Amino acid sequence: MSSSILLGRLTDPNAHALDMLKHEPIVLYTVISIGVIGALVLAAITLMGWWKPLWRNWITTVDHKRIGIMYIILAIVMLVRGFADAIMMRTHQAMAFVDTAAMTSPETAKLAAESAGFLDSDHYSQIFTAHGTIMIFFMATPMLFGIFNYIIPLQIGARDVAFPFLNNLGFWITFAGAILINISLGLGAFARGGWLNYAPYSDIIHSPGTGTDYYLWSLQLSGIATTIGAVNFIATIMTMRAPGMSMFKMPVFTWTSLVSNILILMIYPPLTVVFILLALDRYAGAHFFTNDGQGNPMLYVDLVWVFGHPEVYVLVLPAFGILSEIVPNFSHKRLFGYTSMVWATLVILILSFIVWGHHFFTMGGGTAVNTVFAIATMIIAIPTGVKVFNWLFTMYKGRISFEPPMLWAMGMIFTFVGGGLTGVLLSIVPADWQIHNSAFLVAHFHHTIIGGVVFSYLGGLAYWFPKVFGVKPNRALGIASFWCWFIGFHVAFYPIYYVGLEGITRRLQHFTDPGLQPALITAMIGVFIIALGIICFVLQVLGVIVYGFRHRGKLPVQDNDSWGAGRSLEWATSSPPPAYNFATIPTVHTTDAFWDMKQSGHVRQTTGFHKIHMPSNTAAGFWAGMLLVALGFGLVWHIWWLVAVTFVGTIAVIIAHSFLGNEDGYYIPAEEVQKTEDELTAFLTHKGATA
Ligand code: HEM
Ligand SMILES: [Cu+2]
Repeated sequence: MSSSILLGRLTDPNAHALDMLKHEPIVLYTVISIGVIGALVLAAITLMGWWKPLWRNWITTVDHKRIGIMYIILAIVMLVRGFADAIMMRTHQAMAFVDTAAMTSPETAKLAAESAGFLDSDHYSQIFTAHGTIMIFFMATPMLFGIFNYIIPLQIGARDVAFPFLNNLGFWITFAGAILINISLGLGAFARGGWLNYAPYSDIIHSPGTGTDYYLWSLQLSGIATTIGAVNFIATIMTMRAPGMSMFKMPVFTWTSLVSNILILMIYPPLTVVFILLALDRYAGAHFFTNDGQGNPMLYVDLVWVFGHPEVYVLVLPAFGILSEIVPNFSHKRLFGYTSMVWATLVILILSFIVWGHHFFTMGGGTAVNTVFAIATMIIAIPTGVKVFNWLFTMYKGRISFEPPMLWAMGMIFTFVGGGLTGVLLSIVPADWQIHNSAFLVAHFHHTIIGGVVFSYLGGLAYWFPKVFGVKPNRALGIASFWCWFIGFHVAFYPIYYVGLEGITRRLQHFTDPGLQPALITAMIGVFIIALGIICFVLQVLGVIVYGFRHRGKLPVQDNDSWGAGRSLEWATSSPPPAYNFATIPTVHTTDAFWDMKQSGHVRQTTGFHKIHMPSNTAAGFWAGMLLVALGFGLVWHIWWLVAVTFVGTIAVIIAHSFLGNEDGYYIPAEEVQKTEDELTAFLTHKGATA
């Protein structure tokens, strides 16, 4: 070991700091392009003099709406990042066929296998790990948190979240995690152990490089941020609802968000613990998960799935919530079975804790244990089915308008039911013994996570887009995006079920049976169709950015009820909403609070506003985030002085914020509230006059 005090193991040849850059042209070119594009963006910001507004309006903001947008931008960037990995894997797999059986010696077979396709096995392992990890922790979770942030306070008629500073801090810690894990692209390597990095493969003997350490510390950051966020959202929903909004008058999206955050609060601590234990194994020679020293790798698998299974419900329950908002809106009917929807959510909350064992039926738990987990898993299909039927009954005899959000919702129902069915199939223990860890499993969970989670989130973004910006995104692009995702998904993943049943295991870098190549080529074509869907979506977002520039960042106020059939409170305030959300906090009488206001001829207040109290901006979250990137970097590369300095620094920043920060907030004067509200009044008067 040749560690230096100043640079830790950066200088240690065994740590392979620059190997990927030197030997993988793909990595080299990616890093160069990121560098060039990054430099151009920074130069543009400097030339346009945007640093000040960026700092004041975004980086230091505590406004839940702006933080929500920042989460979603992070998620979109990470979606492109994770998708680039997916496209590489599927293109590689479509090419990677070698008949190793025909080779004369094991050495030539090994060489031939390594040269199959364009990714060697080491790089392939890094890519599937990067794809899975980034998609779950830095794409899906931040996108969810973006939607939570933007929508929850508006839906419950609140002016912000309960702890605005924690919200800002949480975002910057998530951002820090995303930066840290992506540094591994250029310096060191990504982990190779899959998205959950099972021990003992992830211990120091089998994974001596820096990849697992990057993984551990960036996921710790993501975990802390997610937990902080959950505390915040639970407090917000429990304490800040508009007067009259009892629990059973909350919109279903708020309900599912509450349950999702309760889940987070219960499952992220085990994840934090399991990563601390693995870090102790790796850094301090402990033996929690090693085979020698009386450790037990099964402990890792158990703990990690105590987190991992409920995590998919963390992601999918709010997706169900989003659907429960979209379907009534575009069917022009109230949601069928509100109460059963809520109870089904609560039943899933309980059940999701007692099914984690279905991830290791083959690891020797025995018949009794497996049976319990199998039955619990099958039972989850019941409350989920209740939800699906509720959406169908809502649509039944409704006047359906096929706007993009509704297309996503219908596409979700169709696709998610398919994925759910193959999940029930996997829960049958003898079947699972055959297809465990096969490509069939890969197809199953993408079926639920793309069909269930991604479709719903993209539908949610399409649905709330006009709320956020005042304008609807380009409709043709929206429809094209949906169809590309929908068709692309089915073309990309049905062949994967098939190759799985044919015996292909997951995480394979090359194949030997040429009969399977057509299936993998088809799958690759599907992925390219999905790519078109992503391009259409990004174009929609760019369209709005251009629109924003044209209005010099101050978007004109438009119709509050963008789709004309809004039912919950977010549609009661203008689009985009003012900083304070509601000039007068609405009083709630029924579940569909805004619908009720419209029906009962509620008259909007137009004069006599009061000053409104708001929380102040803070730079503490940003600085804490930046220090944490350095702290993680120090831990990965064993630069102990950096660890000490940044650890103390982070705590100092938080303490400084608590004692020196402006906790008193400020007031928006009544005149300014009046001016802002007049904009919506003017719009509505104009609309009324022309209608
Ligand atoms: C958009 C299209 C997507 C495609 C084409 C795709 C493709 C793939 C491929 C090829 C693998 C590796 C399979 C293997 O070799 O075992 C994989 C694994 C995985 N994907 Fe995706 N994926 C997509 C989207 C997503 C999304 C949206 C998520 C989650 C939100 C996700 C989560 C995962 C996870 C967790 C793994 C497992 C990684 C591991 O083996 O540890 N994927 N995906
Ligand atoms: Cu599970």
